[in-house]
Amino acid sequence: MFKKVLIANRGEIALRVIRACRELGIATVAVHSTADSESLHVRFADEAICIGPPPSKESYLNVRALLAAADVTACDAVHPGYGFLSENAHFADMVTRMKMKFIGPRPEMIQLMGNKVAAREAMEKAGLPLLPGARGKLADAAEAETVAGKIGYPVILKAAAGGGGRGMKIARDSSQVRQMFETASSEALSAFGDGSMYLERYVEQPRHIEMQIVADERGNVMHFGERECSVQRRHQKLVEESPSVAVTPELRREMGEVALAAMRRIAYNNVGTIEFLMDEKGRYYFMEMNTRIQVEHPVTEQVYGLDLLREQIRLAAGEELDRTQESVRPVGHAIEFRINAEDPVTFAPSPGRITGLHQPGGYGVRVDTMVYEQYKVVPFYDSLVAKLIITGHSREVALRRAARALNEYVIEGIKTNIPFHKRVLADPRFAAGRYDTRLVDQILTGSTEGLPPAPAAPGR
Ligand code: MV4
Repeated sequence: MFKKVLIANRGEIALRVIRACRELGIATVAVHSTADSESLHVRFADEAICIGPPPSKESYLNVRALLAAADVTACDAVHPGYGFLSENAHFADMVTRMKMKFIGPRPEMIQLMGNKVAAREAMEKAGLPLLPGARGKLADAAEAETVAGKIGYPVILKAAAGGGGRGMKIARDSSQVRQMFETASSEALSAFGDGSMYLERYVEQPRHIEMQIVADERGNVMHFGERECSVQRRHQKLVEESPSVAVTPELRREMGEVALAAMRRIAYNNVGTIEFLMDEKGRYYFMEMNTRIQVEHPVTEQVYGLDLLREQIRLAAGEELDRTQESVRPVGHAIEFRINAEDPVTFAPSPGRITGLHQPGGYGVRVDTMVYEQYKVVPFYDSLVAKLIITGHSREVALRRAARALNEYVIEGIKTNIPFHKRVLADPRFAAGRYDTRLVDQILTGSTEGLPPAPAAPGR
């Protein structure tokens, strides 16, 4: 097992990694920008090193500073958390070259999945279902129009170097597709330094369903079911749950089997998430693969009774999976609410000092957070301040418990999206589990689409 791990991150995930290391008997080194000196990850780690000024580029994305910090503290491994350098193949490679272990998959896996065209091709070869679309990247606007004409409209154009919703354009008919290709491609070129595009059929009302993969370095692979992440706004997830109402045990077994076959085929290692898009008929299609631990990992932990961070670190240290696929199944239901420091109506960031704090507790309530009373939410990083994770024996119980816990939550001095979460819980589509990626917009616009019909008015 590792002796000392450098945590190349901040906030709640840095704390989550420190806690897992502590339980494994591993020493920890925190890094922080000058804006984060008062952060809990700095206090909870065994050692802490300041790596630069507030902007991420000069601190949490500063590869040289991070490698130097790991080197001078004699770390034997680096945990990247999520975001920042977690899916940067160059960083993973540099860590490895410095004779430390990168706690994540091999750099080649990060590279492969970072290129959405290459990932799509590899996953198709490995047997995952794809939406109809172009093989490989599109040569030019003319090819985009030809392919779109073959598969039919609407189609979506996506940047090979994009992902997570960045660099996408929807074309509804042939008059749009050439112009959109040119615009999207030049936008991708300036945003990512790569203008490569691909195209596939557009699904109008998809659910976002992702499968948790765990693989050791001996070729053993398991899955820990799915998370439903369809409650999103502008590609920012707000609520996630496991299991998904849209996935039956039979479908879970089937999706799990095809996912595991694909992971074996590419010799994947460590933890990962395969994102699927599911259409209204329950058909599922590979979208992207994430090669990091994800923000929403706790809902999987709660229903499968497994510490994913502990497992991730163990596997990176060369230990083997110690259970079998047949021995695991989801028990009960878990829902995560991302608590952001932002205006609940405009979603604008709301940094500032937390002047009063009461966090919910009790049976089935978990809060992963770095905040405390008098903590100052700084404006330089993303606005996530806490994750409220609710577990219940059924979805109904979890929903009631979530409403109870959200009502207990008090955060004063900054605005948070807790009021928005209460609106999600009150939405009949969400309550019934009959929702898709349009839900947040439907709530915000007051749309009644997808609502069960109102009971007939009583006779006069
Ligand atoms: C799509 C799609 C519909 N059809 N692809 C958004 C994030 C990125 N991973 C891919 N995304 C989408 N790809 C096809 N062929 C709709 C989306 C999409 C979406 C996906 C998941 C969750 C929320 C979303 C919100 C808008 C669009």
